[in-house]
Amino acid sequence: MTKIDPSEITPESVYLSRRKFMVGVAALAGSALLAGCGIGGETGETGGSTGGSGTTAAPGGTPTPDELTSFDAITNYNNFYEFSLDKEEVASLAADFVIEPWTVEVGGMVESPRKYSIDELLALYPEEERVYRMRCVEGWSMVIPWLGFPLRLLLDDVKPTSEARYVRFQSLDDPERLPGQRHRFAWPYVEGLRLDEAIHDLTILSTGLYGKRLLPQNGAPIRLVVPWKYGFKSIKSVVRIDLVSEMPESLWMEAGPREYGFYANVNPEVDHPRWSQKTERRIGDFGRIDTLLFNGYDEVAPLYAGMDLRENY
Ligand SMILES: Nc1nc2c(c(=O)[nH]1)N[C@H]1C(S)=C(S)[C@@H](COP(=O)(O)O)O[C@H]1N2
Ligand SMILES: [Mo]
Repeated sequence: MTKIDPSEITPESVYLSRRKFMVGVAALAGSALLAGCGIGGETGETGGSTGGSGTTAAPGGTPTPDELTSFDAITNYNNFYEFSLDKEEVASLAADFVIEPWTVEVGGMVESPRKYSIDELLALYPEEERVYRMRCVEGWSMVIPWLGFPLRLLLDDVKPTSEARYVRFQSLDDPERLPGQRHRFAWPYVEGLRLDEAIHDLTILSTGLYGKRLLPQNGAPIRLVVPWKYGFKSIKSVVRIDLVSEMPESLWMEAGPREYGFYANVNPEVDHPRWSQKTERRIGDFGRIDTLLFNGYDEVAPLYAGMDLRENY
């Protein structure tokens, strides 16, 4: 078993050059390999002014409309540690992932706990298309046309009790089907939202993208998408959703509490301890663009009124 330690994690620029170096050094196993594969920031910064919602400031300050990232990039450059720490290897390793049958169990502090099949969810909650920016904490971003439905609709139906204050999400836990879980880590992948974040209209459960069912590498058959938070909050291949009273401890809070907080709102003013979050690389484009507070989704600002976003990172 190999342990993944977030402190070994390397900026992506270093990772890329190390990968080149490692061609022919395949015998090097263990932490040296893993260190290059986990969450790491990218270096490099450019200036520029801020753009409004729906546009992103290009270096030099010219706002450019967000163009969709290609299907090819969205489905071949993936963080899904249950398969691999190498983004370019996830798709092939996940190709045969069995997603039928699949149930999502919704419970905890609710009046009407229930298990759903994916077909039941699709029948109850018609899919809509949502084009969202996704900003990974590592410093790259994409624009993805998701299919999905507001999480709020599902939560309304199970009726959270008055004690419910948070939502806890859990991914599949099955080392037989998820080879990356054979590495020692804080499995299963767990994430959490405050209840008011969870019922915000931007928060969706996604079952597809580009008009097709999700492929395994993107979190099939169902994953969360929370576009104003760093990508790691958007937990993939969800099997459990629980309403709880206490703030859930996510996998990343457990693995690296100094580096990854509960809120994880995209914020160019709050650096990661080991890299700046001021800019990002839009996959498919050249150069870097400014990162926007809440990833440009200003409508969520009232959720954090009066909160110190530096303390609550
Ligand atoms: N279960 C699970 N969910 C996960 C991850 C993961 O490793 N396991 N990676 C997260 C990270 S770091 C990012 S950036 C996004 C990537 O989503 P995408 O590959 O569909 O673009 O998924 C998030 N959800
Ligand atoms: Mo990420």
